[in-house]
Amino acid sequence: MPDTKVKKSRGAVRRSIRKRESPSSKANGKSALGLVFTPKQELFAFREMMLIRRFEEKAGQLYGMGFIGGFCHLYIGQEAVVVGMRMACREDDQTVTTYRDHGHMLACGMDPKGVMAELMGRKGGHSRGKGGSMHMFSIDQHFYGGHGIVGASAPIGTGLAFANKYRDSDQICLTYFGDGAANQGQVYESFNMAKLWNLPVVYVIENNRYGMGTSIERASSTTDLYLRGRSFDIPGEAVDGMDVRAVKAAGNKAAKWVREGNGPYILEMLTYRYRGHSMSDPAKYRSREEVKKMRQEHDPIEQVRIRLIKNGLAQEEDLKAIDSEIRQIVNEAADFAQNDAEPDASELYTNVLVDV
Ligand SMILES: Cc1ncc(C[n+]2csc(CCOP(=O)(O)OP(=O)(O)O)c2C)c(N)n1
Ligand SMILES: [Mg+2]
Repeated sequence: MPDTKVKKSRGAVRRSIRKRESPSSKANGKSALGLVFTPKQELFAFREMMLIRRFEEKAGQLYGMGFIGGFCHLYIGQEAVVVGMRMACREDDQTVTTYRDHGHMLACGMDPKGVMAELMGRKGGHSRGKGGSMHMFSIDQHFYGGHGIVGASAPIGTGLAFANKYRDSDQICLTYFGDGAANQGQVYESFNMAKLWNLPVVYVIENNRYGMGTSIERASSTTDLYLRGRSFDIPGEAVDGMDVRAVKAAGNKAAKWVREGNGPYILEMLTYRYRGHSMSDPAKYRSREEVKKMRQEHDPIEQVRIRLIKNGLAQEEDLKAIDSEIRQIVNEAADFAQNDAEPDASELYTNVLVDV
């Protein structure tokens, strides 16, 4: 009768997922309670999230117009995760992530012009036009990619954390990956080493409910990803990843734990991507209503906008002025990229390791 057992447990998982429609319900509603941002923090979060949103919208447009080739994975809907984590950490802490990386680069302070130029394969791009959307780096901004291999950020981030400990630095490494990646073997090898040596790494699992066209309940035997470190003795918690205040609060706690030498920490960010997996995804695996509901009830930017207005911290006009300023930054980045030259043919021979 093993079959029946499997069916039973899958049914139970599906039921529990259905109950957890909203990100905050899995995070036990802890997120909004007692978490207050100062006016400065609210405005900062609004601005940073808007920059990512407008940048991604523009990237989507330019992709549609044929200016961006190859893959392009947009981060729209997930902005609160990276912005809240950056607010919780120090500027010199490292970040490493997946191919859905434009938001992480902007949050790390990388120049939007360089990011957009790289998307278009131009020489002013952060990888001189040779890396594209998924492969950008900035040592100055402590950003270590941008990786197209699912799960690859986990061992790389663990290695960066190892280097921090070896060099006696007190930097920590924020290592992002998705719910789909969380089922990969290399993630658990990394967890083991990170705990064995108590490395300064925060694993941020961006659970946006889908890995390409497969929902988490179809792909994962257990769906509480914050518990995945249990057998390695790594603590974890689920966080409402649509609420930037909840992300920052959880990030502060995790960063403190990790920086004080207690070893790794897992944060499962319950989030949602509004767009398809990549620009070529018709998204037939989910309903329009599901997306609409998340946008209307949980949008990370709208939550901040409403609080700013309701608490008298800003007027509609002030927020519109911020939006226009950001649109201008993004338009300038797009103009720069469109007018920038493609890399010279001689670049084919640089930054390549040839073993002869
Ligand atoms: C090792 C490997 N296997 C498969 C793929 C193809 N692939 C690209 S993205 C993806 C889904 C990953 O989903 P998730 O980790 O949830 O991240 P998300 O795209 O939702 O941000 C897959 C299977 C890949 N790039 N690398
Ligand atoms: Mg996912």
